[in-house]
Amino acid sequence: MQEPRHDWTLAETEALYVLPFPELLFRAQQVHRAWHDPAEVQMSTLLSIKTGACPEDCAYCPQSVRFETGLANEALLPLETVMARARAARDAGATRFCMGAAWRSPKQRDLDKVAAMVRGVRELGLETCVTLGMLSGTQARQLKEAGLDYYNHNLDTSEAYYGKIISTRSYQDRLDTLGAVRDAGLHVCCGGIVGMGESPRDRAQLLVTLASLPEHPQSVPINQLVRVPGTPLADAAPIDPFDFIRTIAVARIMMPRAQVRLSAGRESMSDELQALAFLAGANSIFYGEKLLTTGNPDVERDRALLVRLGMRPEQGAHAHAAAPATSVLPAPAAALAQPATA
Ligand code: SAM
Ligand code: DTB
Ligand code: SF4
Repeated sequence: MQEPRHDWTLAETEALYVLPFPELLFRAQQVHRAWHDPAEVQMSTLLSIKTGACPEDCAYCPQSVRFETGLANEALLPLETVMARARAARDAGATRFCMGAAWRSPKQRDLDKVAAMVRGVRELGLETCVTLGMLSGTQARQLKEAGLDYYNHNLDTSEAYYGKIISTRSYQDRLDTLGAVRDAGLHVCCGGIVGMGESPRDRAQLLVTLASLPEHPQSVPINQLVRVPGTPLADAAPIDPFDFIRTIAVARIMMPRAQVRLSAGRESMSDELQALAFLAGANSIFYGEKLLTTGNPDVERDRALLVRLGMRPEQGAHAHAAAPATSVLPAPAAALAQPATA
């Protein structure tokens, strides 16, 4: 098993991206099987704990105060509401709970409240993840002390294309936050969005940047743009689905140990396309009817998909006896044993 590399070049990465599709998927599967159980998928449920009115201008985002998207703004949710949602996510079979806030960066009094949420969610036996915008070293350490497992902060695209998407926060700001998170001993969740009009080279460059970080992110979300009316990217040309799968496969090959997450955009994907993403090495999904503000496949559809594919949810790192974790999902063998009703 080859150790993960940190010296991928752009030329090598672009060469992977244009391999004949079967060859690329074969290579991605070889890597995937060397490092992971190909039948397992990590299930993460998202909750927007503070919605809308964000001062940033990310061109894809329905939560920016600058775009008229019809979104209802919401203040930071109370702890009890968050706990109820986390319990429901756990009971539905999620093993990670990710809380997102539409902030440029958190204020101290808000961070104290989020730290309490992290403590509570962790006590339920769930892995914890938050995404709150830019973070200082002190803030990252406070979250680590509260028991946070992952911090999500995406680079979104290549440095060259980034300026077309966001002007209020620099690429270096994002890299600095990733450094603060890593130095605090938190796991890094960092990926990007495809389908924003970027070129294959931009996608390859984003992956090179991620794979060149001092440590590969432990989680790499690959989002397909959700085109939200009112945002500047509402009419962006859709990406060829095979290019989306190529991006996942190349991420898998370059960052073998990472969880590669088939993230936003699943609601508009066929079951067959999602199966291709799993074949390409994706081994994590967002699970639950909603992402942050937009839709996601309902849990019944996801459960059925996993059963049809003979796949199963990954057992969480903190799962304990009190957590039903995977038991609510029928085992594929049990499903197969049921008499046909046709
Ligand atoms: N405000 C924080 C920040 O941006 O750092 C955290 C929340 S933000 C909504 C988290 C991530 O969601 C973004 O970095 C982006 O990658 C993703 N995202 C937001 N809107 C999206 C969309 N319309 N389609 C796909 N991904 C999206
Ligand atoms: C990530 O990379 N994707 C998630 C999560 N990290 C926070 C967010 C997707 C948001 C899609 C648009 C919305 O629902 O508002
Ligand atoms: Fe704000 Fe995050 Fe949306 Fe950017 S992606 S506008 S920072 S909520």
